[in-house]
Amino acid sequence: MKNTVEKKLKKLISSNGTICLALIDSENISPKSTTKLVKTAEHSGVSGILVGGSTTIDQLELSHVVSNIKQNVKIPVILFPGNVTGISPHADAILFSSLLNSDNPYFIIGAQALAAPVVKKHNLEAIPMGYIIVGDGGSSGFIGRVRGIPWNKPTLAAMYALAAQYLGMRFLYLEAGSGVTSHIPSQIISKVRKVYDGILMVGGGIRTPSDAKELAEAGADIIVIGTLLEEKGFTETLGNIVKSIRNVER
Ligand code: 1GP
Repeated sequence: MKNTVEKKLKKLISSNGTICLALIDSENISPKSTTKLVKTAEHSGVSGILVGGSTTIDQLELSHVVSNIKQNVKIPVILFPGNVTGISPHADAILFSSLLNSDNPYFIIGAQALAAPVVKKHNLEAIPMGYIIVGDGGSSGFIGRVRGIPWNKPTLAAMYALAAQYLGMRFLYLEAGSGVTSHIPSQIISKVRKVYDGILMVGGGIRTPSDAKELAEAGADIIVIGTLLEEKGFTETLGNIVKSIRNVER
């Protein structure tokens, strides 16, 4: 099986420290603005583009967006699906994830079983990832029927992270939810970092260079930025986020 994108991300992390990925929600953006946005994001120094969304249902639209992004950037384009409808043959890889703290087995293994043959058919690089939601998780928490990790219980997050490690998940994503007002507390990230030695992704509510730096110092390998990209004049902040996390002491 291919693991080109995974290798590339790991290499970047081992030479630069924490990296940043930009998240595009195909439902919230026109093809024209996607082109401009992804070029700007690449220019600002992000290491890859994630395409996903917890309510993405229009697979044709998603595929169109992915294909458009592929034509406009050199960095990897990686699917971050919330359901079986989040797959496109045009991407470089897919975060093949299991929503570990869902109460509904569909989001833990059901959707994955339905999607696996399609991933194989399109020869997409599958990156095994545990997905854990902290707090209510916004739309992801609601759609995914999640029992969120309480914000003040880092030990519970660490238990799930260790289980992900033992299940062989090479990536782990700690999610606060898109557009939430506060990012995951750094105490949770550092507690998880102590037990999980794969690639640790953190996203949801990260809007400033100082937020991103705090999470990188706590042990995040990848910072995901989504909602900020929908705001006017995000370029300078995004560039500063990328700089603030590079080579921080972890
Ligand atoms: C959502 O974690 C990502 O899945 C990004 O969150 O949109 O809040 O940046 P934001």
